[in-house]
Order: sequence, then structure tokens, then C-alpha cells
Amino acid sequence: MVVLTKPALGQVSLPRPQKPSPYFSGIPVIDLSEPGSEALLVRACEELGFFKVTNHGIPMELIASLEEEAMKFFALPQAEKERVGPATPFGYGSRTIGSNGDMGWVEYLLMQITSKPMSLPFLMDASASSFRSALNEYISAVRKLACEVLELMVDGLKIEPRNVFSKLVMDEESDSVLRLNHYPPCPGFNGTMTGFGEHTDPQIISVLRSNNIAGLEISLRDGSWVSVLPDQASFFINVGDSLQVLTNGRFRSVRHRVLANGSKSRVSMVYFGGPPSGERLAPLPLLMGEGEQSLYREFTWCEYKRCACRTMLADNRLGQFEK
Ligand code: GA4
Repeated sequence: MVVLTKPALGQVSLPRPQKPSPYFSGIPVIDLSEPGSEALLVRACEELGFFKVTNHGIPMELIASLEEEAMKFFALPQAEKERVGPATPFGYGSRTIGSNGDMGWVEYLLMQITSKPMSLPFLMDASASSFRSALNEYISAVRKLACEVLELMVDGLKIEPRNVFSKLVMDEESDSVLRLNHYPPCPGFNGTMTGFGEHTDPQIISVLRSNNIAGLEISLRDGSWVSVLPDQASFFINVGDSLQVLTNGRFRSVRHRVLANGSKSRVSMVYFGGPPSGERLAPLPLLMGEGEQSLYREFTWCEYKRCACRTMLADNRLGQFEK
């Protein structure tokens, strides 16, 4: 472990130095303006649980304006950022991730998305009005994109109704989250280290956008790790654990991690579309072949989330819910 002499993110020792994995040229690219993308999309969910979408229709200005607000926030003095309150579960966090002692070279703002006004009190201040409106616009655009993608998946799976997945993230009670991450430069450190350790996303779908700095890595079926070439104009989509359950393991929840680059700031904005708290997570009967059994025992999203927040990042959390 490397110890900082002049700490940048508080008094800390750095997380493990890491070597970046090779770039992977096989990330599926789904052009949403092209008819017939449903089949490609289903294949991507089955094989990788991860793909990129282009021609998504979200204006670049809307994305840039939230990125700018996020950068302004992360550039504030530490004491001011901490005034937002700790991310337990929602607020500002730095270095600690979740509640099990995981550490990363990252600071973040974690916000719950509800049908009510913004959940973090500091966003209600008059001084935060431009941040608030950038967030609201971004969230509604990205939620719409998540629904469009979920509906294309259903088309590709040849089942009905089209909104069988999207209705869960559109529900008034949907338990969704927006996360703004900043992987800051690290003075005096030359290399890469753990920014956000290996994990899968517990929700249904994650829609990720980052600036042009590399760092995101995904795990392929054979367990090897590859780097994802950054693309600030596109969105990356992750299949989450809940979608893996809804499809009885046909879609694959992707393991991923982020390496922090010691010299350049990486900013990512991630929407996690989750089901309503009380929703029972079970494979869709329409997706079950004859005589096919559910791989999972019965559980609700609320139960799963409680367990997900306690479990080590690298664990196969879903394994605990398998039959
Ligand atoms: C990953 C996806 C979301 O960012 C998140 C994360 C959550 C947290 O930061 O509290 C978790 C992580 C995420 C999965 C494993 C658990 C929970 C950190 C962690 C150690 C908000 C979520 O829902 O799950």
C-alpha cells in the first residue's frame, strides 16, 4: 500500500496500485436510430451484460451542463462538500464505498431518485438552483433512455407487454439512484489504483456516461478483465443483478470496476434504475422454457438491497439467492 505524504482526499493511505487491463474492441455498439437493433441488444445482454448506445437522442449540452455542475461541486473545499452529509445511504462520500469498509480513490454524490423533489437538502438552497435543474433534466432524459433500452430488450426477447421491465423503473415507487463519481488526480502518485472495486450493480439497469478519461473495466465470461475505451458522447449500459433474475440468468449482470488514473480527473454520472422496494424479484414466466425452473428462491428487491449493501464488492452476492 502506498502512503501519501500530502493527502489530497483527506488523511489516507491509497488503495492498491493496479495495472490497467488491455483495451477490448468487442464491446457491442447499439445504434438506437437503426431499426433492428433489438436482436443485437439481446445478444449483448446474454454474452457480456454490457454495451454502448449511440444516437441516443440526449443533447450533449444537457450532459455537459451536469458534468460542469458536478465538477464545480467536487472543486469545493472539503469542509463544504462534507456539509452535504455523509452517504449513509445518500449524500457525499469520499474513499469509503458502501457500508462494509471498501475503499477507493473516489469521491461521490449519491442521490435517491423519487417522484418527490430532490432528496438532498443542500440541493434545495437557492444557490444550488443550476445544479438542481441540471440534475432534474438529466435524470428525466436518462430514465427515458433506460426505458427505451428496456423496451427494445423486450422486443428482442419477443415477449409482451413491451413495458414489462420499463414499468418497474417508471413506477412512482421505483427505488432508483443517481451517482456522480469523481476519481481525482493524485499528486505524487504515478500509476493507477483502485477507484471503485469489483462489483455488480444490484438494480435492473445502469446507464453510465463519463468524460473522456479511461478507467472502466469489465469482466468477460472467462473471468478476464478488459478496459473499455471511453466515449464521452455515448452511454454505456450495464445489466444489473435484478435483470439477471427477471430473465432467469439469460441476461448476465456484468462485473465491473474502475481504476483511478493518478494524473487526470475522471467524472462519471450513473443512473441506476431499480424496481419498487416491495417488488418480488422472480423470473418472468414468459421467459421460462417448458419445465424450466427458477434459478432463484423468492425474494423482494428490498431484501436483496439490504444484503447487497452488506456484502463485499467481489462476492457473488446473487449466489446467496440461488436455489
Ligand atoms: C453499486 C451501484 C450503486 O452505485 C450503489 C452502490 C452501493 C453503495 O455505494 O452504497 C454498493 C454497490 C452499489 C454494490 C455493493 C455494495 C452496495 C456499495 C457496496 C459495497 C448505490 C448500489 O446500489 O450498489
